[in-house]
Amino acid sequence: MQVEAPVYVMGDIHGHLPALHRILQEAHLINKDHHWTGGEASLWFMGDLVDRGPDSIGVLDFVIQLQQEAQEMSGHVDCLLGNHELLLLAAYYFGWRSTELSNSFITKWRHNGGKKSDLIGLTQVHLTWLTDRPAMALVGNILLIHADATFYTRYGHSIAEVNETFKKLMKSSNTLAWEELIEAFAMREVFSYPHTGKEFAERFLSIFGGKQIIHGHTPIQMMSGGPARNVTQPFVYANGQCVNVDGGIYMGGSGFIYQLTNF
Ligand SMILES: [Mn+2]
Repeated sequence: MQVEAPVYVMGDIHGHLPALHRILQEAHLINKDHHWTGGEASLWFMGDLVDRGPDSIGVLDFVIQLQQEAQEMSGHVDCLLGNHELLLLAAYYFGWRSTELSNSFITKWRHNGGKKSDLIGLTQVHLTWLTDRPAMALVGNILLIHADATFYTRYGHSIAEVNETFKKLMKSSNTLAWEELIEAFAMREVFSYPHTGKEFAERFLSIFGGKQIIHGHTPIQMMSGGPARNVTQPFVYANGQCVNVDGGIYMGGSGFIYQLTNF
């Protein structure tokens, strides 16, 4: 039997750098100086690294650094695109411009917890890195997406196609297309709809591949009830077809890391 290097996923960080450090240290993926010690392990962030919390730029810099360090040890660090990455990029590129649909990108971003200091701190390195991130990925039999939503099918019917469409969009100045994508992320909890959720999950997996969906985007306590501080582990639902890993750090959750098994 071949022994695979471990694969970990992390939910939405939202600018909370000390919490991220703590969680990765406890998992022995970084040392006390915050350098990668995970060897050949893989670590996937589910998107929404930025906004709401105090230090989005710090989180971006740290994840970019970890990705480089992991690569040097044949490890792997990557991050899905969340709606907050798109909100931040749109605020940067289009600022006070608005579209036919609604108010300016700055306004929209600030309503979603955007912080002025983060916009000022964005560099070309961040912009390039963010634009290169995928919207979805398959790890073994596990399909990773940011949002618990089905709108991804509007952008393609394979992982490669969706990622390519997102990339093209992010390189374009079609503000209406940006707006539509950002608005699409307002969709959530689709796979936990009482009567149709399981079927949506099943169909989604049959289109994109994989046996199980892992996502962030919706803080777990919104689905399970109770305060965010009680959330310490992933939330499995839809007959085990879906796993929510958003520990709701920005709402007071301690956050956690999730190691994939049977992938
Ligand atoms: Mn999100």
